[in-house]
Amino acid sequence: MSDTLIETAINHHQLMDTVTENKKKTAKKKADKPAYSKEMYLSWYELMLRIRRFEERALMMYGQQKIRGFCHVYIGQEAVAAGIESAIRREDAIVTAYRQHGTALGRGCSSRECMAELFGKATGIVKGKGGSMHFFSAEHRYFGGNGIVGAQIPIGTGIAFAEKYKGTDNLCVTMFGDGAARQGSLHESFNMAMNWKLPVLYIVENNGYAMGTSVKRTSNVVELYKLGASYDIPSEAVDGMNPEAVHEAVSRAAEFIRAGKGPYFLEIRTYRYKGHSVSDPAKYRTKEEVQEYQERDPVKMTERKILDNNIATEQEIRAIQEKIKEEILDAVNFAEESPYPDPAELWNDNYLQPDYPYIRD
Ligand SMILES: Cc1ncc(C[n+]2csc(CCOP(=O)(O)OP(=O)(O)O)c2C)c(N)n1
Ligand SMILES: [Mg+2]
Repeated sequence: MSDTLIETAINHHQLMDTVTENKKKTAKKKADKPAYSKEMYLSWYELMLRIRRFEERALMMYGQQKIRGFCHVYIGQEAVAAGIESAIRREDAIVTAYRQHGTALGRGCSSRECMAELFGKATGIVKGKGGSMHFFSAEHRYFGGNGIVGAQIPIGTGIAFAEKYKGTDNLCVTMFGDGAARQGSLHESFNMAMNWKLPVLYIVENNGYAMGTSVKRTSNVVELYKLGASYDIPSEAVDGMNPEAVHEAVSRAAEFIRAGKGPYFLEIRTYRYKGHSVSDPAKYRTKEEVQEYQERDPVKMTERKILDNNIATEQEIRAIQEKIKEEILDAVNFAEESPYPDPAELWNDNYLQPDYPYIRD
């Protein structure tokens, strides 16, 4: 690694630490005492473990060439999905980028239909036609799954506009990466959303890197929450390794948005343990940096918190682990045994209208 890369990696790392530093006193107090119910801690733990095991197994299946094409895993970032889901309602919408298995599982999409999608099978969540980057389920109010960096920012803004137009009190969580935060679409969306007071919660998952490029190398503004200030959007930085911190911030933001005050912006600082995608050995960062985040691993930390505070017993934790293990094995079997889509399916579901007028023969 070149000196510049090492330097930027370290700087990013220091920056991530400032969130915990800034909130040291309250965070420390809260870290010791459980502030939520047993059900809440167990549901965070269960969802994060489901995402972790799902993706570990998906990587194994990729190695066996059962899964092909693009595949970006969320391992390390699970607390973000968990903290968002517990703080919003099922009727709220979510749209995100291609690193999206965890978000879809958080929405309640089943391990079976998600795994089958990775296998490209007809029983997949979009009938095996989308793959890893393009899960979608209107039923779960999950609007994808987008491969174009930053494209989902205006899409989420549009969904929020539709909710306001229809007079619901739903909001749209619009998630994107630190790389996408550099796109022009962010600025246009922020401006319009604030001007029209749209019910949209923008969340940048700052995992420090856009492919191999650290945040610091793409702009002078490395504390991404500050981008909201140009538009008067209330903005905060959040510790993304802890589902409690994410839950608290998203709850606060959701309350503000539902009161009709317009958008809110959270920079959730997190980390991906694996490379950008399956084909990235991630040589642009140090082992020490990865290790330090793994020491704050959201799954392990939540398990420790539950046990240290006698929120649940070891047997209860083990029962969740067993349940998830079986669920993921069942999902793989289901995917294996499912058929591939009929080739004729290629022409279906491309457009909403069956007689879409712009198709040429
Ligand atoms: C418009 C566009 N430009 C470039 C790419 C290639 N590309 C794919 S992912 C990526 C990095 C995005 O990083 P970030 O937004 O931080 O998301 P993360 O992968 O960290 O979750 C790039 C440049 C693309 N897909 N779309
Ligand atoms: Mg990133």
